[in-house]
Formats: sequence, C-alpha cells, structure tokens
Amino acid sequence: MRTLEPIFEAIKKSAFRIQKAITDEDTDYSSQSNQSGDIQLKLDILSDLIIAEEFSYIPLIKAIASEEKEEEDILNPDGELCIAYDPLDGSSLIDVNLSVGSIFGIYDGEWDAKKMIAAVYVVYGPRLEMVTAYKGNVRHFIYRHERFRELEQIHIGEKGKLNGPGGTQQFWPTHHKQLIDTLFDEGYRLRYSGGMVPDLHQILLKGGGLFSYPGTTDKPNGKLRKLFEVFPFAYIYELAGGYAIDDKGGRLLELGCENPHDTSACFFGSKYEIDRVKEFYGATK
Ligand code: P6P
Repeated sequence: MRTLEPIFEAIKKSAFRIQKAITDEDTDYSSQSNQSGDIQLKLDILSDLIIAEEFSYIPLIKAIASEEKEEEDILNPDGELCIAYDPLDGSSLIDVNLSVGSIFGIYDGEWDAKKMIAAVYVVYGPRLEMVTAYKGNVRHFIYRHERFRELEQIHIGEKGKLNGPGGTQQFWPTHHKQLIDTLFDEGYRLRYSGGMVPDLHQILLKGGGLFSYPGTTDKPNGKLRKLFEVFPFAYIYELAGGYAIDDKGGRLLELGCENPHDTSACFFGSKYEIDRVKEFYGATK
C-alpha cells in the first residue's frame, strides 16, 4: 500500500531547515538567475538544495522539478511520483520581513495536472505552518514545541470578504479592473502582500474571498507558474471547497502544461467570487 507519509515527513524536515536558514542566513542575491529570469537569492538556492536532499532519500520519488532549475532531476527511474516545487516563493519579501512559503505539487507518474494526487504548502511567517491536501482532506499543521501539531481541517466558505488582486494595475484588462473595483465597492477588504503562499493561506483561513493574478498587457499569460504554483493551489482550493479557474472560466486543473515553466492567469476563491469572475470575463464554462 503506497503511502505519502515519507514525503510529508521530508517536507516537514525541509521546512524546519529552511525556516532556520531564513532566520540565520543572509538575504544577498547570488550571481545566478532562474528559468523565469528572477535573480536568485542565496536562500533560493539553499532552500532548493535542502528540499532536493530530503527528497533524495525517498525511493518512491521518480523525479523532482524545481522552479529554481531549468530541467527535472530523475532521482529513481523505478520510482512512481513526480514532485514539482517552488522552494522559496516570494523570497524577495524576506528582506522586508514579510511571510514567504514553499509550494509542492505531487503528481502520479507524469507532469500532468490531471495526475495530481496531493499538494502541500509551507508558510514561513510569525509561525511555521504546513497545509496538506490529500485523499479528500485539507489538513493544517503548526510547528509548536519542537514538532508539527495538527489543527482543524480547512474548509473555505461560499462567500468571503477578502480581495487579493495581483499584478500591475496599469496593465490590467478593463473588465478585470471593473471586477476588482466592484468587489471593493461591495465592501471587500484588500489583502495582498505579494507573497502567493501567505496571501492564499489568509483567504483560506479567514472565511474566503478572491485571489487573482490575471493576464495583463505585460504578462498576457499571467505570471504564476502552472506546475509549481498554480496547479498545487488549485488542488488545495478545490479540496477545501473552493474554486480555481483561468480567464476563460475553465478549471485550472484541466489545463495542459507544455513547458515546466509555463504560466497561467489564475483565480482562486469562494463560489460567489469565482462566479463574479466568470460574469466579468464573459466566461461560459
Ligand atoms: P506581483 C512572488 O514573486 C510571486 O511569484 C508570488 O508569490 C506572488 O503572488 C506574485 O509573484 C506577486 O506578483 O506582480 O503582484 O508583485
């Protein structure tokens, strides 16, 4: 009977080591850039090495793909699972002491959203927390007194009050600006730090709402990467009772992914807010 427990334990060990590195190591930039063109912090590279090392001990893992690396690494040709991860998402926020995170998508045998069987994220903030989505449950853990302890499972409400609008406003399509302004006119509260993990974590825990990163004139396919960011959070939001769509109104988890670093416009949230997205985007799906 295949169990993912060794993978969740490896993520917990990585989380503890990365949290320590965030606290103790410097936040200087390295001389390298990643596939998305972002100049890498030394912490980006260190976090990637920590996760790759912890995963290297698990025979079940066939391949890993990191947002910080161009190509996948084959760990065990006879392994079964493929794990895509963003080791330190939003790392540029560390030097202003804002929360950041790690994101993991666990795929059965191939890099295909339809083959995703679990997703995990870790939040490095005032507290170290981990959320796992697997076998129908979204479980929430907090690191306290030397170990991760389980809290209440996570369920998102039908309608929330938080609005997290990503991207540069001057590059938003007109109908997107109308959508965002309409929610604010309805009394939604702005909750956006520029860190995908804490921003989506907050909406999940605080009753729901909308996180959006649209296609813009400067980034027509959005900014967030399908394999490492979009698909894992789509899996988590849907399992928590929420919705995750693209700008045509289709489920993000039905999208293909030709290149590991492909991006997609993405909307995550409660039912009411996602219905509003479809209304303003004229989506029929
Ligand atoms: P913008 C961080 O760089 C990141 O990849 C995500 O964590 C975050 O949601 C997004 O970019 C923020 O992008 O364009 O709104 O600053």
